[in-house]
Amino acid sequence: MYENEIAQIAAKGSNQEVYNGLLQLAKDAMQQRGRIQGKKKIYYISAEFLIGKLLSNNLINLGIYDQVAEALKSHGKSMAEIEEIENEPSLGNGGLGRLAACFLDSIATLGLPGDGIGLNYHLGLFKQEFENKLQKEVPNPWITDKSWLRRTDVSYPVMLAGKKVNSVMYEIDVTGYDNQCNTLKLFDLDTVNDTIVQDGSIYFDKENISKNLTLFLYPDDSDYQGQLLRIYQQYFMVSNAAQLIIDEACAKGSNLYDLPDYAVIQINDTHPTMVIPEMIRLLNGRGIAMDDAISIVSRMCAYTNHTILAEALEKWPLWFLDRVVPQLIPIIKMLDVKVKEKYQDERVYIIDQEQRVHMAHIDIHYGYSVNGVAALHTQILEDSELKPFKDIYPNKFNNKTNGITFRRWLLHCNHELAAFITDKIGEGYKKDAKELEKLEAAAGNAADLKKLLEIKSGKKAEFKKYLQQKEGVTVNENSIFDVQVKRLHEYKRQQMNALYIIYKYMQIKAGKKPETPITMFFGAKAAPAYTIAKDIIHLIICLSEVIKNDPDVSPYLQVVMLENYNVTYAEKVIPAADISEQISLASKEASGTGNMKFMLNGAVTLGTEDGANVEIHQFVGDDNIYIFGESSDAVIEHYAKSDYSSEKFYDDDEEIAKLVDFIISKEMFAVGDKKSLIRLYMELVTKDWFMTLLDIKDYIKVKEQVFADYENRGEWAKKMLVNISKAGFFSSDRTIEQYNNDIWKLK
Ligand code: 26Q
Repeated sequence: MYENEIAQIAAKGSNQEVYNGLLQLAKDAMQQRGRIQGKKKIYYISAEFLIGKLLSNNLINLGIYDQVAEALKSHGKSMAEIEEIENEPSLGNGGLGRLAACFLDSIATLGLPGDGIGLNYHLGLFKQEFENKLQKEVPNPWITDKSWLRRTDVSYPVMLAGKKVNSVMYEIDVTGYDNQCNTLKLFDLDTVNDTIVQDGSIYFDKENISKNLTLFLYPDDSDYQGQLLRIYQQYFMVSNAAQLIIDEACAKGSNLYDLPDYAVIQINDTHPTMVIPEMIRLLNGRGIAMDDAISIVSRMCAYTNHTILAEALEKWPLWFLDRVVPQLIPIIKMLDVKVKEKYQDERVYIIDQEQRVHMAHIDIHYGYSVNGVAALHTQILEDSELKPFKDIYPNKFNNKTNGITFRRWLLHCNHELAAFITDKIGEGYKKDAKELEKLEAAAGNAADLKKLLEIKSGKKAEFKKYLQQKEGVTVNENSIFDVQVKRLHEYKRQQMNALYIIYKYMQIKAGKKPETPITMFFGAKAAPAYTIAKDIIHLIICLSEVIKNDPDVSPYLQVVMLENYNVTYAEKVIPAADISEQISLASKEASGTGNMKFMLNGAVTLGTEDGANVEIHQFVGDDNIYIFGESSDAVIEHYAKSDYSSEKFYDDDEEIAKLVDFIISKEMFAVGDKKSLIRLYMELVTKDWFMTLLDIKDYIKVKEQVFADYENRGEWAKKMLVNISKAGFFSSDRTIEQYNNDIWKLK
């Protein structure tokens, strides 16, 4: 199909022209495929959709990628250089946003009618630049004249602080793999003014809502300041969503009382929670009695929790909401009264004594399903964080372990590995990921294992080249690639990895050289107001510099902090990784999804028993993963008893003290900012809320074992193979099938 069109496009002069041609071709092809139909539809409402670049993925799902790549090749061009033209829409912070994007791919691939609903942020998550070894945030516009966005004439009135605005709906087609299309619907305002962002600064007048409502995406910030605009965004998103859902259901014949037969809403964390009171308000406005409206909405809404960090659970002061959405206040108060009439336990109230609205509590009382995102996470929700709710609603709780789309995270980012797998077990795994299990038996001989190692070496060489072009950094492609890429947060413990680097540096200085050189890669953005996270970035860049400047050490150890880590970067670095660092403090990482991407690409996990690592461990077995650190039970107990003291670890253990002290050594002061390094040092010694020093020694010990085991390449290749073979469970197709069977019940 499309032979002539593709040939014509490939023959065009500039890369930009080729890109434009392919963009249009893919858009037309998706239109021709038609929409997935059905009476009942899943609306996945999310403040974030971290979709990444779309060209290659859409071509893969349309089944014309190879054809296009061939045609380009015959004109001396490559897909890689055409991909460079496309801006990455960074409409998400990290895991939660990327999960939403993987889910849209799987929903369409399974042929389920389902749309995403979100916001058309004009600026994605800030672009990260390093200046003086510090993170600088730069505005990150992504919308260009020609793009995947399609403006529609769908528009809704929304009342914000008593003033009416009219929305505009944009659409991006989502094509399933070898299937028809759904859409991602992104709401916006015509009045939003990009020029408010001046001189590269992202600070602007937060008061002028109509000019800046959808201007930017809020960083996943542990310090919520100036967040009134965030509430405006949330309400704007859900009011549009509610109006659209009602319209679509009515067009299909709903009388509103039967709305749950037409629509199910998945609430992606608490960010879209206001859809519940808003939907109730709208139904009530259409003449449905309040109790009926509540019952209808409660049978439509399901909530996913993505965090157990108490500070990240949204609680908005009532007066905040009253300023932004006065029309919802009577509804929220009524919902709270009903709870208080029924239950005496203050922990389940919606409005607490301090007049704060607990968003998750609205979801749990007035939705019919509550799910965590990995087995351990759901267990912790049920046993501790949400226990009072589990006691009231034992049947609402369920687990849906996260997954990733294999189209992007294998077929697209690792053609070589995908070709190897296809050669061994056929094409079946592309639609049924569980078939990957066949690989273990089919590819266990020495020649196959050698081939697997060669594929990895190839991806490392490719990444080396990319880095050289992009950042001017040269790495040793024959070194071990040890990779930690994810948002910067203390609980994810990049600082512990940094302490290991200090350990290794000292070892090498003392003459103990590693058999194979090691390259440690980090990629991470820190929320702009998260000081300690920025200090950790500074620490890593300083270590990189100290090591680079030390000829005793630099041949054996290199540290690279990737600038502006995003989806595009992930697609390059993950296939090149030997070791996947998943070292969060047990109980704190809800699931993680990077861990799954690494596994699928043949990297071996070094991690704690946290999030989905627990399930990865169960699948691959003790011999094919490296686990260390205190258990989640032990950690939870430390918090309950408040008996962890980092100071004690520091005082009692000279080896630990030596590592931590290096942060404020003269070597570090020579290259870094004294204030930042001292602040981080003090934090670690006197506070260390996420217990780095508790696990550091076990981490070092197990990491040394990983490097020792790497020396036996044959055995290592077997570990790689087992990881790939067992990755099938972590396909988002499986996750979505479970959502559909247990919660949505579409077909
Ligand atoms: C909230 C209020 C105001 C401003 C920002 C926010 C905000 C934004 C984003 C709060 C949280 C987030 C993102 C959370 C997130 O990405 N969580 C991750 O979700 C993944 C998918 O389930 C899990 O795999 C990760 O473990 C979890 O950390």
